[in-house]
Amino acid sequence: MHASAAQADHHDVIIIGAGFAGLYGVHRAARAGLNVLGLETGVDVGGTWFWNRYPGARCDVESVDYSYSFDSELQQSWTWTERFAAQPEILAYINHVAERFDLRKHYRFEQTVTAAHFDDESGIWTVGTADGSRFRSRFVVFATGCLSAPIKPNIPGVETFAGEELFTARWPEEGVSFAGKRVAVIGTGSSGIQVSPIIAREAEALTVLQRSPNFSVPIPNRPWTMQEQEQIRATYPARREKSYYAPAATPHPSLTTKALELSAAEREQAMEERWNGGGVLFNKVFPDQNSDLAANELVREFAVAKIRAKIDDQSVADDLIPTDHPIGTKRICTDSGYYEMFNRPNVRLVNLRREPIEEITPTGIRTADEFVEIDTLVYATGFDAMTGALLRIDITGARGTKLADTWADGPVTYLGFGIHGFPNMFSINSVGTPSVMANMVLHSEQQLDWVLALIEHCGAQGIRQVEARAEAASTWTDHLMEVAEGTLFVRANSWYMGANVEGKKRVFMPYIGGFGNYRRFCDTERDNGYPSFELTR
Ligand code: N01
Repeated sequence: MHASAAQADHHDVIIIGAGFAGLYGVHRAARAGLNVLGLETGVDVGGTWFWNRYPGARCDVESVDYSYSFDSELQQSWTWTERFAAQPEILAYINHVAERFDLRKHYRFEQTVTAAHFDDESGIWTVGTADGSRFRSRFVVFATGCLSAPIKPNIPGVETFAGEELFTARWPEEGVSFAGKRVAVIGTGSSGIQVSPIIAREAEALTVLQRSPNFSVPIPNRPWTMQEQEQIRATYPARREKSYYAPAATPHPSLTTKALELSAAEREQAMEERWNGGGVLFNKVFPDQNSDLAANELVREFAVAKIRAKIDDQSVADDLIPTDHPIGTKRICTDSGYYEMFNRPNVRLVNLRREPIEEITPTGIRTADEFVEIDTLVYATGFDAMTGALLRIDITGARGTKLADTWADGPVTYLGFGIHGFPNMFSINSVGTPSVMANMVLHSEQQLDWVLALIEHCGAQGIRQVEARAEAASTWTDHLMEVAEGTLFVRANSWYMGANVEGKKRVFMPYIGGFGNYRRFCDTERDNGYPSFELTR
């Protein structure tokens, strides 16, 4: 390589991803005076909210919380129109942030990272992308997302379908018309549950193919009033202070009294209030609902009654109500008219547990009992969560260590950031962090602040290499599992457990001990001078 090209190609830090995390990381690194390069697969910024632009996509965390807190002028100047923002508004916000802080200039878009290799001698990472480009840096940060590696199911005949094929996680920017179409949706997680009611309004016929039912709570969305907007602006700093060390990085705590310590009337009232607050709040009515089966059962019964009341045909309700997991141990979905949709004459539920899909043909889907002829097939079939985005990249660390081998028996990280054998590499919102159980925007800020502080520390102290210690990573991973085993979460075949991916090791991947507690661990590690990392001068 040409000397000047090699020079131009070298950076202090490469950050992969232009979602909430990557963008903030690039901003934070540039602000610290580092030569930072951002790499992103998409043609523009947005991450999750760039790709998942299916109709009905909406966040289940309140807009005023699901937004950056790092800049008070940004916080004060942006107006969220709705209580729960829809995808276009969130993407508009991310674009606004990119423009306001001039972040695009640090990025190369349409660069899918396929490999990252560490050179033991120089201590430098070389990051390769699908078009053959190579970029070098001392530090590499993977802000590649927890739910960003979509799965296309391996159904016989899946490649033969001749009609229109859509993925909620790769929805076309120009939108789709369903008018006069016979549509099938495979998948009834958060994405399938959000998109289906919108399709149902327009399509001639909609068939929802459900393998596992999920619990869903209606989203109590509405526009913010002017008065509320003013009030939020006036109290924003306090709202954030409440969130920074809160269990889910939002200002809404769980109630403090255990379910069975309340009277039946008090319980009912608490559940009613939280049901009316949406799925995220309903998942934390009582402090023990995710750890005590009896408490969980009370919450489950309440939800079942609510769901049954929405559905005309109780045999359809029987199919729509989960019986295979305690409520909340799979992510509770958030919908706008999902259950009511099954009362429409043009919508039908197919229970794949009774009649599994046998094949996809050019014109439709054959199950054990019938052939469903369709024009459009929508896959809402989920993601290889948390580890998928990293493991789809050929990551080779020190001493030729492959990440795929290191994690063959399950992912091991120290606080999510550090992986033994992978110096100067950080994973963000990774396995071992609360991430998917918390408000991702504040979580991302915490993650990047922590990593950039460590990178700055290395610069200031002349440290050339930083690597998580093996014993610290294994202790953290044991702690992670121990906390999870004290809850009901380990009883569900969820994507949290890696159960939706064939052959994936079953371990509970997020840290379930709460964002505040996690943050305290991170603070302590930083304040003590990073004792769980080997720092080489
Ligand atoms: O994915 P999922 P998602 N044949 O994995 C089914 C976040 N999110 O994209 O459970 C038939 O939940 C699969 O069935 P089963 C949120 O954290 C948030 O919906 O494996 N079906 C399941 O029903 C969420 O939890 C928001 O039996 C097949 C579905 O596909 C996470 O993203 C909105 C199949 C996948 O559901 C993931 O949600 C959207 C097959 N071969 C997403 N393979 C909000 O903020 C898979 N399925 C509101």
